[in-house]
Amino acid sequence: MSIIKYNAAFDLLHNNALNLPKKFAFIDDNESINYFDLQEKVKSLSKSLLKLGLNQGDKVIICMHDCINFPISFLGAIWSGIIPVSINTMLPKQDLKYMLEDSGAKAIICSEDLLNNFIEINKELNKDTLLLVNVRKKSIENLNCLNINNLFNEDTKDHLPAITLPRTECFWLYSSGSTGKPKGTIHLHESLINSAKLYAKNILAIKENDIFFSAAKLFFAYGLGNALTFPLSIGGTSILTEARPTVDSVCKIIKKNSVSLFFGVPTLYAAMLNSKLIVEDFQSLRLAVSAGEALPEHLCNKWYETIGCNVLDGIGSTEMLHIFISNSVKEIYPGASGKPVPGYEARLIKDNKKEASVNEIGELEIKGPTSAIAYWNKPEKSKSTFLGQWTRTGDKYTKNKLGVYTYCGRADDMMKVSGQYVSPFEVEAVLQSHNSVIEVAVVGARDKEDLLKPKAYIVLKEGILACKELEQELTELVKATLTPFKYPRWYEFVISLPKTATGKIQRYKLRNK
Ligand code: 3UK
Repeated sequence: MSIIKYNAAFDLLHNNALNLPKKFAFIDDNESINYFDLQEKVKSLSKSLLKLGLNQGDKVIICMHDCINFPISFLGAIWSGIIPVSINTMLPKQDLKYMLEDSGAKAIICSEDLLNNFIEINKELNKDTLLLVNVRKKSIENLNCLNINNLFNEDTKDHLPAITLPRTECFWLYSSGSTGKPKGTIHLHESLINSAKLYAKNILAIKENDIFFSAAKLFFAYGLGNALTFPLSIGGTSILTEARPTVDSVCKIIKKNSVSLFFGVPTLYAAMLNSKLIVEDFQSLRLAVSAGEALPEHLCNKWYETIGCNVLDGIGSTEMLHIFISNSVKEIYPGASGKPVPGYEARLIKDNKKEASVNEIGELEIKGPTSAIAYWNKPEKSKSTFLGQWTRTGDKYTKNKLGVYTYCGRADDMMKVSGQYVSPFEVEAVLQSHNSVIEVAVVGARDKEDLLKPKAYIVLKEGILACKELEQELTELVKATLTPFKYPRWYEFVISLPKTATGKIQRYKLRNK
């Protein structure tokens, strides 16, 4: 049997550099880059990483705002068989520190404003992890790090991609759970290419002339597919921005760049539809995608009525890399996730391990060629999530007689807020640390758009009075300790929390209030 060499970075770059050398691959806030130059810079950085002492199989953390140097770093590592570990730029320092230790990364590539965090972490851990910084303005002389922009001058002519196979480990993403630390999710070379083939080509019918813009950043699995893998898989153009995805920034980008494919999360669609949109700004748009949490039916319908193009809701996960059940232009079921994307199989498993029948609730498991193979260094969690060919999603779903899947909530305690995981326990732990608080329970409650947001039920110490100032203080505490969007949107001060005879908080009673 012959071994077929297969490198995802080569696969995404080579043909485009050859056939569309002058075409723009990426446009960011400051510059643009064509496919020829993109491949040159990827190869140059790839060679530099090897020269700096990194080897095939080593990990490199990428903690960077969306800009052209992100894909260059991500693909540059993969070209050399180095494993990029993209991490959330908004994480508090203790999480960054955990990820650095857990991954054992040999180097960190980061944005300039995130550098200080990593310098401090290096000191605290007594490490000298190599720091490569995307220097823009400030001078970093005297600091113990290199400017990544000085690593693009290598002779790249003979720099071939590392010899890797379709199922060689390729990159990691971190996924969070209700308890415990974030889990390094290990993905293979073929998963990148398969997600583009199965979902983007078949469901979105992506074409070379598409202009992609993702409100979800590149460090999310969702953003990585939308703004990197998918556009490169067909020689399209991707718009990157460091700006926070607000209604204003997103609308401006769509208009300015004639975006044809837009990827957002339900909270953003709700905010857009609640503001005065100028419909003409969206003329170039042919399709919108929503994921991260369920898109309520009214938002799906209102988007179509207002903008005149469809928004396709689909469910994806970090473990499955991208979307595996989706609506499609030919079959839209507002309020539902749709049907399995061809190439994926889905099943719903009941508590008794049997498959659910029509309209019965079961826990969703997925089989398909984009699944991660394991969590790094978490054998128990890996065993309970990756069941041979099937991957557990932790979601409850029903399937109707047409084969359409409808989301019924998480099977664990996690919440999806603005498309991102929030563990009620981590928010509770922060609130609990406030000296006015005796007990607290955090659950998901619905806002006026029918989207889930954290709500805190709090028992105060005797003599402490509930007031707006206290709520503000608690909010500030959560924002300062965790990723800011996790703060409770509502507080309810109660005498006691509902509990079982054994003292466990009965969250379901609070959820249904
Ligand atoms: C939930 C949804 C209902 C669901 C993601 C698109 O969200 C992504 O990945 P995460 O690992 O979270 C996965 C979990 O989020 N979810 C996502 N989309 C939907 N629930 N309807 C939806 N449309 O609980 C799932 O298990 O953060 C989304 C592409 C790639 C992704 N990684």
